[in-house]
Amino acid sequence: MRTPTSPVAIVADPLSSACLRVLCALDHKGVDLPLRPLKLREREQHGPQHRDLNPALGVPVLLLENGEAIMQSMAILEYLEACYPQMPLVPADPLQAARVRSLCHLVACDIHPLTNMRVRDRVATAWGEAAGRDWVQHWFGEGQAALEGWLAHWSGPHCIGDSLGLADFLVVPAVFTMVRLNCAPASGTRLAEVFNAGLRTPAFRRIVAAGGRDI
Ligand SMILES: N[C@@H](CCC(=O)N[C@@H](CS)C(=O)NCC(=O)O)C(=O)O
Repeated sequence: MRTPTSPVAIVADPLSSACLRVLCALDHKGVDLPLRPLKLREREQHGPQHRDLNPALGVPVLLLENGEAIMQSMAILEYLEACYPQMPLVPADPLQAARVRSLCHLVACDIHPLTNMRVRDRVATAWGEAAGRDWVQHWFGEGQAALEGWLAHWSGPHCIGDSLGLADFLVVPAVFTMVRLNCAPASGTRLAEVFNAGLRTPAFRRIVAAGGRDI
């Protein structure tokens, strides 16, 4: 297999859940990649420089040595796994790997797109602040029920078993956002267990530093 082109930096807002997926996975792997901060709340994703880099106007974006950029956190995570195989994120066993990826896609494809900042802002602008809050509460509630139902299949403390894996790098940042938006899962749930267990590992030190506390 060809040696992957080295990553040189990551463009990210360290408070965003899609960015935290990647930043925390890098910490887990012990990789210190320079961060190019982008402030979503200040709308820097709409600036001409970022528009040129990522016409989809999102973060994270991984910058490579050859000048190329990679968007989409799941693609970035897979690329990082190829570059830095230590502390693997996905188990070798195909069934375990499918379980891990199915949880990842539940967060990345089903929950996050409905609750992303641009969607929340659009609902609030078009139908009012109360509708915006209702929208977020509704879709986070649905997402929590789905996650809770699936997590019940596996014992903890992490998503699947007693070691961190790719699913935790999706689920823990998602719960951090839920907490920040006043939609925390109930304490005592598997979702709370996974979040609390994640916070006790060095991988999620950024979330603790940003105010993440046990549910
Ligand atoms: N599916 C993309 C989502 C990227 C994305 O939308 N990220 C959010 C931050 S969590 C963002 O940049 N939002 C900007 C906005 O909504 O305007 C990924 O996984 O990278």
